Amino acid sequence: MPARRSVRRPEILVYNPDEAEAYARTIRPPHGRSVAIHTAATEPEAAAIIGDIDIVYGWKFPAALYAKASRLSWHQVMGAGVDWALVPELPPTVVITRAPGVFGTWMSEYVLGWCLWVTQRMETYRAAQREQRWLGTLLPGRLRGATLTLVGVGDIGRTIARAAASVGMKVIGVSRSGRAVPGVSRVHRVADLHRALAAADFVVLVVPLTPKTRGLIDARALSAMKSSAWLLNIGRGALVDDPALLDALRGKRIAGAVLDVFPREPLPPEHPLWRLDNAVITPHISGPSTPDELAPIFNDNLARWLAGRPLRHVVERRRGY
Ligand code: OXD
Repeated sequence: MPARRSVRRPEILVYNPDEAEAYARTIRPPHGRSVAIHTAATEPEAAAIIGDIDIVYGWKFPAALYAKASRLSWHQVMGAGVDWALVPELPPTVVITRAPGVFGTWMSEYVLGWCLWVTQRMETYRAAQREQRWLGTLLPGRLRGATLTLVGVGDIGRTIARAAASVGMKVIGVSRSGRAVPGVSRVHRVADLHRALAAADFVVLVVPLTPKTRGLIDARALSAMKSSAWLLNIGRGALVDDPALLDALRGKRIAGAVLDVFPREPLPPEHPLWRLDNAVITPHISGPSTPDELAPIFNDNLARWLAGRPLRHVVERRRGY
């Protein structure tokens, strides 16, 4: 009897500290194809198996493990940003893919919610309520007619632009190319960043973290903003020069900042930002990843990978996104 040739099944590692099992349950290889699915929540768990793995589907995969990942050919990133995956340890043969189209709607609600928190003076009315005080002399502000400057007009920025325009805000953008974007009244090049900041009532940072954008919002950029303007950072903490932001907030040189991301997360308890009245701190929740929303992107690329076809949403390493 001829010996049966055993065909090795592709091995997938789902790496996520909290929800690896939930992501694993959404994996659907195409009909007739079989894959082996492993899960890991910690570096030691992943280290035990990474040598056999062809595909990582992961969030903040430990860079130190790439050295042992000799079979790895594709890493699908969970999450909006890919900066943590583009480390020097990443072998040049590994393709990284992003998950566009998922986070913009979450982040639009976050941005509009906090812009409304400002203009509707929610905190002030609630404080008056606690004192049984009828604050009828104070009117809310309006988002209609206010200017929102989006630093970054990729797929998330564009979704935010549509949401902001739907409530009558004027949207200005800043991008590398300065190319026109639908729904954005004017897109400035990065060289004109300060002009775009000066026009804003709200500045939203939604640009990827790359060597070119690190520290983009420095003391000069902050001083270009109106003293009545708010900064919302939903990109990466390191886009902003931390000491310069603290100075600007303490000196009331800007009205305030809504910050969802920080150079170090969790924000350490001793960090002075916690205690500033004009800083709102949220714990990196503006654009959550959920297994069900990422599944169509992963499964579509899995079918492509198994068929030897080009993957979608491939990150350009040189650009950093
Ligand atoms: C991220 C995310 O990439 O929260 O930071 O998705």
